Amino acid sequence: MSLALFDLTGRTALVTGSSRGLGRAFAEGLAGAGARVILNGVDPDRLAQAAEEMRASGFDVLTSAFDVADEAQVIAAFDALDGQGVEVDILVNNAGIQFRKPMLELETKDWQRVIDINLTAAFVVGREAARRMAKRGRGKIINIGSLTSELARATVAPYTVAKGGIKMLTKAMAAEWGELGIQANAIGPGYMVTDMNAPLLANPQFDAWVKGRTPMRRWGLPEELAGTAIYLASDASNYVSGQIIYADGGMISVL
Ligand code: GCO
Repeated sequence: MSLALFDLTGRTALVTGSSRGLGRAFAEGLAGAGARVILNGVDPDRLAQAAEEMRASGFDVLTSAFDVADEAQVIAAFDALDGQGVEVDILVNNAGIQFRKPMLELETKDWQRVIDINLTAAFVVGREAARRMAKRGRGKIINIGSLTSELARATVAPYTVAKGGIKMLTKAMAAEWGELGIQANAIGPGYMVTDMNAPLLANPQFDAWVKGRTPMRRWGLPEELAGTAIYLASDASNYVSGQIIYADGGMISVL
């Protein structure tokens, strides 16, 4: 009985920003638990490559190329899924960018671009998914936060503000959509080995800081987030909403 709670067979998951990085790891994890996954990104060729690789692993994969920061493209993508009879049961709002620059040097356009992609897009994609989940009386939304949902680090202000907003957007979704049968939660990854963090991994001082600041004394691997995603996407979390779960090697819990 208990393992069946984590079975995603018959469910469809849309994972934004999933042709690589954490999004790809989420997609593979959910597919491994039985879900059909819809990969999303802005580059159709990269999406097709990722889909081919996942299908070669025996996974049931669709693709939907759209820019999460372009509301018209988001609405058109959901309308297209409606037309194909594809119902999104699980949404992982993963797409995001990083932009590292001290605020005194930061241009407003660069601030706005990070907020648009990392926060506002999660609202827009979430709203489109929830409008359809509400009609079915059930749905799972998993927003991807960050250690910077709680703590600030110098030179990543727009990312920090966006990820802090993700934490509160998750609670707002829980507040409004609980009665519709939708659970909204978030995952807060720690310092993970990703392309986005390549400059940090290549910096010996930063690498030493992460390892010293993390109780597990290492960076996390994207696939180590899959279990938390499966839990929040499954019936195992049907009475959990508004929460953010940190998969960070213990970093957020210690001085
Ligand atoms: C940075 C990193 C972080 C991590 C992650 C930590 O520049 O500090 O990019 O933002 O990626 O968000 O949880």
